[in-house]
Amino acid sequence: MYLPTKAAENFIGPDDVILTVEKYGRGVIHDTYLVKLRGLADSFILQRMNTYVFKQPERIMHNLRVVGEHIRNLEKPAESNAGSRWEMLHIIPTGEQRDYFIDPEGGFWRALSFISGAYPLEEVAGLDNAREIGRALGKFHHLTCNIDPKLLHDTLPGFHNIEFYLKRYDLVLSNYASKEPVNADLYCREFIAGRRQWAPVLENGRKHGKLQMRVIHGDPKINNIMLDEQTGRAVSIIDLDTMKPGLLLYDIGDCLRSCCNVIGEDAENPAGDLFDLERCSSVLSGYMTEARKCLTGRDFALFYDAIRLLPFELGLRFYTDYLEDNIYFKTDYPVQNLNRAVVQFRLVESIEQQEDRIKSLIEKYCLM
Ligand code: GN1
Ligand code: MG
Repeated sequence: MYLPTKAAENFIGPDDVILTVEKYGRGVIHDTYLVKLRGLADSFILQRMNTYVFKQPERIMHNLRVVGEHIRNLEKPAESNAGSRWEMLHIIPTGEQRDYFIDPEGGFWRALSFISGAYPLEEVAGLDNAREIGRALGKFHHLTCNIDPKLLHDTLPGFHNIEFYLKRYDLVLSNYASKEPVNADLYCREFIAGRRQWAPVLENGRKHGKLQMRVIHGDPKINNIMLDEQTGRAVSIIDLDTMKPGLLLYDIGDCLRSCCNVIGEDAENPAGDLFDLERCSSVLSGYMTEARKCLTGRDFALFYDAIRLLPFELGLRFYTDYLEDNIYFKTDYPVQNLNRAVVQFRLVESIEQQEDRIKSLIEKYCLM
């Protein structure tokens, strides 16, 4: 395998000296290293990208470039808000000003800026965290909302498209004969059957021109939010590999299903109210301070549906993957994806039970 220390040399200037190149973080997709340089030069993140998962990594780099340039052009120092730190991940180019480097063995390497003095949020410790999560997503939407989404590649076709996931589920289920269904199976199948007519609600909104395609993050879950070590405020939203054209409501629903689930994705015996309304309110208040202007009345009309849909979608994806013997989501034990599906469906139930209160909250923010 090509050595990361050699790959790192492609991304430094003529006067830079590399001090160390060390494995970094807990990511399971790419091979990630932190490269430290001597002197005042900034450290940076070096990654050998996983080209099995992302077949066309150059498309991801294109999207990063387009969004990065757009945001750089927005940033006018005089207007920048001192005291509220915000950093967008950006590409560090090679010496030849290319966005990536391909080694002689075909390894695809890229370098990204390193966000220092900050840490990824692992769990929601209080409502301040929830507000910062919302603020980070709002900031991202605010900064990207005027980019023509057609300028971006669709790096993962079908991602967040419920019709695509339902088709896949039907196909997998029709080929599935090996195991005797257990109770949890029957629960999942009934759950899906009872909501599949409603589920294309956002896709229909998009097809009928009610919802506009925008640039989305694609994966705005808790641990993709970075908080400042000193202030606890959100400073960045990372993991931009799923950034692509989509609906803002996908991101909002996904962020809330990650943040407001009080027992986490991997709990084994989900019981009680899983969806926390106070967290939801805090996420939305943070989000709206940054991105209220990106939303239209039509988004608000489908807002509750998005909150209900995204956990349904993820449950459907987990359950389908369980039926397919766990080829997509990594597992530690055989029925983990079945358990994960049940957690998401219980979360949907909790949302449905609190429908009126969630809708009142949405109304409040709609009038802001
Ligand atoms: C996957 O790979 P990771 O952990 O960043 C998935 C998300 C799910 C999430 C659930 C590209 O994210 O859509 O919400 O798992 N990402 C992709 O844990 O499928
Ligand atoms: Mg991700």
